[in-house]
Amino acid sequence: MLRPQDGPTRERRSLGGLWRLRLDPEGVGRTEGWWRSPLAAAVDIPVPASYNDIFPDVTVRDHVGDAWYQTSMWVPARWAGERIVLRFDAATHRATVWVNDTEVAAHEGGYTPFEADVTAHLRPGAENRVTAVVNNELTWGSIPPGRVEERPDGRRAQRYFHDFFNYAGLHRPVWLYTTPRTHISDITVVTSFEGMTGVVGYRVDCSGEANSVHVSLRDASGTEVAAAIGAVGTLRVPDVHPWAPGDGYLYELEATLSDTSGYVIDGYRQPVGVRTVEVRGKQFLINGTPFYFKGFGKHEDAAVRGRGHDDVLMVHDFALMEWTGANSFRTSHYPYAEEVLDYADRHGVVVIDETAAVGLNLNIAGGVFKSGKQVSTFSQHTIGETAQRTHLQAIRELVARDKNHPSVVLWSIANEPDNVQPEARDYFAPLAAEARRLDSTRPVAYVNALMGSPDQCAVTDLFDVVLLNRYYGWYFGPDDLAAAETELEAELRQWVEQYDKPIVITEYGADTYPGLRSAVPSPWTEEYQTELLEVYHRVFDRIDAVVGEQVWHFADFATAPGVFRVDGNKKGVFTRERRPKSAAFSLRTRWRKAD
Ligand code: BDP
Repeated sequence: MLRPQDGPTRERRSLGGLWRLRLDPEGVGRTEGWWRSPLAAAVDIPVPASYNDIFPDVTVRDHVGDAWYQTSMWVPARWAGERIVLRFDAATHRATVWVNDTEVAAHEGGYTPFEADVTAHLRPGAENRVTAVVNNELTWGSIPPGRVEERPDGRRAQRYFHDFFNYAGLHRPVWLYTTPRTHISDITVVTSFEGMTGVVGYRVDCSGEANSVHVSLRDASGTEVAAAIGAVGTLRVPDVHPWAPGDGYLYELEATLSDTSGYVIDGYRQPVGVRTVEVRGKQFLINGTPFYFKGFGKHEDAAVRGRGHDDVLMVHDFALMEWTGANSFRTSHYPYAEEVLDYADRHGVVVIDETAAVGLNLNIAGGVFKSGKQVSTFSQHTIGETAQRTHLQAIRELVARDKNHPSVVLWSIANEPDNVQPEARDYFAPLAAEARRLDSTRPVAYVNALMGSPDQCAVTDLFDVVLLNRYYGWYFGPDDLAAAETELEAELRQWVEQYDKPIVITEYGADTYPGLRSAVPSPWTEEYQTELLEVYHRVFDRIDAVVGEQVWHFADFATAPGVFRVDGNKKGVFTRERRPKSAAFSLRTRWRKAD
C-alpha cells in the first residue's frame, strides 16, 4: 500500500486537527447508528493523539470499548472525476469507518494503515462527514492479546500481559487523497551490489488496463543515474553510493504510468537506499560489513499525547539517540509511525521492526515472572488459532508497509512469547515461514525472554538471529551484580555453543528513579543503572557472537498501574521528559568511543 503523496497527478489533504469524540461505554452507538448524524454529547479531541490522558477523568483514561470519532470536511469540487481515498495511518486497536451514511472500511490491528476508495460516497464541492468507531478491547484473538473483566459493580476493566499502557485512539495522521482512476497501486524495490555497481530490482503494480511504465532513478542531487521501461525490471547504478548505518543516502525512483499515446496518467516517487543485509554464521552483515547494534528499545510514548505521533518528539528522540552514539533501535512492541521509518532511512539509523505481538506469555506479566505453577499460553481457550490468524495478518501488513525501508534490517515477529511450551512451535512455524515467503531479503527473528535454557527453547531454530531480553541483576538477583555478570556470561556461552547464529541483546536494564543517588550502588539509584549496564557491556565484549546491545529503555514510559511500577516503567536512560539520567552519559562514552 503506497502512502499518500502530492504530485502532478495526486493531491493529499491531512484530516489532522480537532475532531469530535464520544465514548460509548454502554456499547450502544452501533445499534443506534451514531454515524448517521453529528455526534451528540461529544467533546473536542486532537488527532493524532491517544485520548486517554487528554482529560483529567479516570473514566476516559480507563475506558474499555468503543470511542466514536467524527469530523467533517469540505471536499474540493475540482476532485470530481478523481479517485478519492480515505486513509487512516493507524487506529488502535481496530476501527470501522463511515463516510456520510455509508460504511467504507473496517480494520483489525492498531498499528498498521488501512484505507478505502470513497469516491462513490463523497460529494465533491460539499461538506462531508467522516465517522470512525475505534475500539480498544484486547481479547484472546487480538494482537496483542488481553482479557476484558467485569468488576463486581459491573464496570469493565481491560487486563493485558504487556508492560505498557493500553493507549487507544487515532494515533497517527488521517488523510484524504486523490489518485487518477488508473493508477500506480504499489512499488517494491530490492537492492544488491555487483562490485561497485548498485542493482535495484523493482516492481510497479498498477490498477486497471495494462499501460506502459517508465522508471527513472535519480541520485540525491536530482541527476538521473538509471532508467528503464516496464513494470518489472532491474536498474544498475555504477559507482553507487550505498545506504549505510550513519549514512542515510537515498536515491529516488520515479515511476510513471502512461497510456499508449504517451500521456502521463500517474506518477509516484519512492525513496531507495541501496544496501544488503545478511546473516553469515554468527555475524550480522550490512553491505557485507559486520554490523554491531548500539541503541535502545523504544516506545511511542509521551505525556498527554500518549502514543500519538508527534514530529517534535520524533526529531528530539533521534537527536538524543545520536547524542548517545546509538546507531539503531527496535520498534518495541509494535510497528511505529511511517514518519519514524522515513526519518531513520534519511539519517542512516538501523531499525529492528517489530509486530504488536507482545504478551503471548501467560507466565510473564510486565517483565515479571509469575510464581507458582506454569500455565498454558497456547490452548483452545487462550492463545490459539484466532490469535494466530490475526498475527499472520499483522506480519503481512507490516511487511507490505515497510518492505522498502532501507533502515529496516530485521523483522521481529514477537516479543517474549512462551517459547518453551511445545505448542509454541506449531504456533510460530507458519508465522516464520510466512515472513520469509513475503520477504526473502531480511532475516527474521523473535525476542526471547528467559524461560529456560537454550536447549529448552522450542522455536529458536526457526529464526536467523537470537534476540535476548535479559534481566540478571534486576528481576533475577537485584542485589548482586557480581552474580549477574557470571550468570549472564554462562548463559550467553550456552547460546553460542548451541546455535550458529548472531546474538543481539534487545533488552537489559534497571528501573531507576531520577535523582536517587547512592555511594554504594543499590537498586533504583542512578549508580545502580549505570553499573548494571557496565556489567553487561563487559560480558558482551568478551563474546564475539554478541553483535548488538539495545538498552531497555530509551525513556521512562507509561504502564498500567501496579505495585511493580512507580508512575510507569522507569528503565529509561532518559526520563519521560527526555532529561538524561547518569547512565545516558556512560552509554555516550561507550558508544561514541566505539566509532
Ligand atoms: C520485558 C518486556 C518489556 C518490559 C520489560 C520490563 O519485553 O516490555 O517493559 O521487560 O520489565 O519483559 O521493564
